[in-house]
Amino acid sequence: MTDQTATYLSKIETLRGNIVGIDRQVPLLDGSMRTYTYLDNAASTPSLRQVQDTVSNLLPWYSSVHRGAGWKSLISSRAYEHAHEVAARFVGADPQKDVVIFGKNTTEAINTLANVIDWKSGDVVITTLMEHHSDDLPWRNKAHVVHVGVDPQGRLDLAEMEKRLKEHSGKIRLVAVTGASNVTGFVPPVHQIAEMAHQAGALILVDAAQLAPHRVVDMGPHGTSQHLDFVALSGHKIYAPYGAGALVGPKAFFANLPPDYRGGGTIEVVTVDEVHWAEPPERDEAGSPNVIGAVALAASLEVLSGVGMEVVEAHERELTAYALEKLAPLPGVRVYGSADPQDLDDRLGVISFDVAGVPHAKVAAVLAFEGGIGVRDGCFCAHPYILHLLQVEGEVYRKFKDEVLSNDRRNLPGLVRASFGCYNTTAEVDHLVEMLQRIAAGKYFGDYIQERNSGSYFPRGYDPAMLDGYFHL
Ligand code: ALA
Repeated sequence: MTDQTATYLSKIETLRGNIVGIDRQVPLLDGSMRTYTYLDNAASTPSLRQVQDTVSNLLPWYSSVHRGAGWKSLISSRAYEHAHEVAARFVGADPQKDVVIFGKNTTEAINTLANVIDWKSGDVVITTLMEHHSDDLPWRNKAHVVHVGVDPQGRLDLAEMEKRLKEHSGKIRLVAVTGASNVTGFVPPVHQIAEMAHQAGALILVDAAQLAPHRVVDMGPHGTSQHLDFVALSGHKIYAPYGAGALVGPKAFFANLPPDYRGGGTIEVVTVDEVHWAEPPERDEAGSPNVIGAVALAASLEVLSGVGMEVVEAHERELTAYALEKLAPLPGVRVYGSADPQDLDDRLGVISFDVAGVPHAKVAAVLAFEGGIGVRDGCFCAHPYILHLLQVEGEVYRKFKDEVLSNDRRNLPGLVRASFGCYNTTAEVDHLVEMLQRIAAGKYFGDYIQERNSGSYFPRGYDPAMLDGYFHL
C-alpha cells in the first residue's frame, strides 16, 4: 500500500468513525441483531459527529440573530454569518458578487428562485427528463417548460439540449439541470451546459442536492462562459440533517427583485405606504432563520473540505466499481443506467436496479427485515425519469395512474436503489450482494403482506409499535 493510499483510507475510516449512529443494531426476522447497513444516502445522510458537536456547542449560546444586542445574539449572528461564508466557499462562489440564501432544503431553494424571477409571457425554462420533481414542478406554473430527453442508458442527450436551446434562443430565462441524478447517478457536464445556456442568452441553475455530497462543486468565475449562475443544495443530504439548505447566486440578481416571502428581517424601512427591501440575503430569508441548521450545514461542509472532496470521490468511485462488479453476475438483478464498473467518470454511487419476479417494494422489505439494510424503492420523486427508464407508457401508464389515484399503490412501477455515502464499505456491499443473491433465488423466509395504500410490504406480525422503544415515544 502506498503512503497516499494509506492516508486516503485513514481519512475515510475517520469519517466513518464520525458518523452518528454507525453502530446501531437492528433486529432481524430470525431473532438475531445486526449492525444496520445504511445504503439510502441519496435520500438523506446521517449526521457527522462534528456537526452534532457544533450544534451542541452553539445551543447554549443560541439566540435570535441580527436584531438582538446581547452577547448571545452577537455570537449567534456571528455563527450564522460564518455559515454563509463557508457555504459560499464550498461551492466556489464569489464572496463579493454572490449571496448564500439559507432555507429549508433544495426544494425550497428552487421554489424561491422560481418565485422571485420576474417572469414574462413567452418565457421558457429548459430542464431535463432526469430531474427529481423539485427541479421540474416549480417551473411548470411559471414558464413554458421544455424537458430535454436522455439517451437509451439514461444519460442527458446533449445534442437535444443544443437543439432545444437553439429552437428557443432569446426566450429562455433559465436552464435548470441536475448536478447528478438521484436515480442513475449520472453526472451531466454542467459547465458545458452552462456555456450552451449562456450562448442562448439564458442563466443556469444546477440542482446540486445529489452532487454536492460526492464531488467538488465549483461555480467558477463570474463573466466566464462556463460559470454556474445558481446552485442549490440540502443539508440533510450532506451529513447535516438539521433542516437547512442553500440557494447560491448573484447578489445583484436578488437585489433587483422583491422577495418571495415577505416579513420580519426582509426590509430596511417600512411604512404603511411604502417598503424598502433589505439587501440579499436578508431580503430573501424572511422571519427568524434556522440558525442551528445553517451552522450545522457549514460544520459539515468544513469537515468535508478538510478531508477533501477528491478523497470522497475517489473512495466512492472504488466502492461503486466494486458494487457493480459484484452485482453483474447475479441472475435476475438488472442495473438501470450504466452497469459498467469502468464507466465511472460521469456517475455517482447511486445504483438503481430490479430483481426479476420480485416487486421492488418486496425486495426493499426483505433487505430491511432479513438483512438489516436500508435502501429506498419506488420512483424516488423522479416519476418522469423512472417511467421512461422502465418504458411505462400508454395503457400501462393509464392503468397504474388510475390505481394510484384511487389510493392503490400495489402495482406502482419502480426500482430499488442502493446509494453510497463517503463512509460506506466494501463489506457493506458484500452484505447487500449476498442478500440480493438470496432474494433472486427465492431464499427469503418471511411471509410478507403488501399494504394497499402504500404498496409497502411488511412481514406478518409486524407492528409499528415495535419501533417505539428505539426512540423516546
Ligand atoms: N431526492 C430524494 C431521493 O432521491 C427524495 O430520495
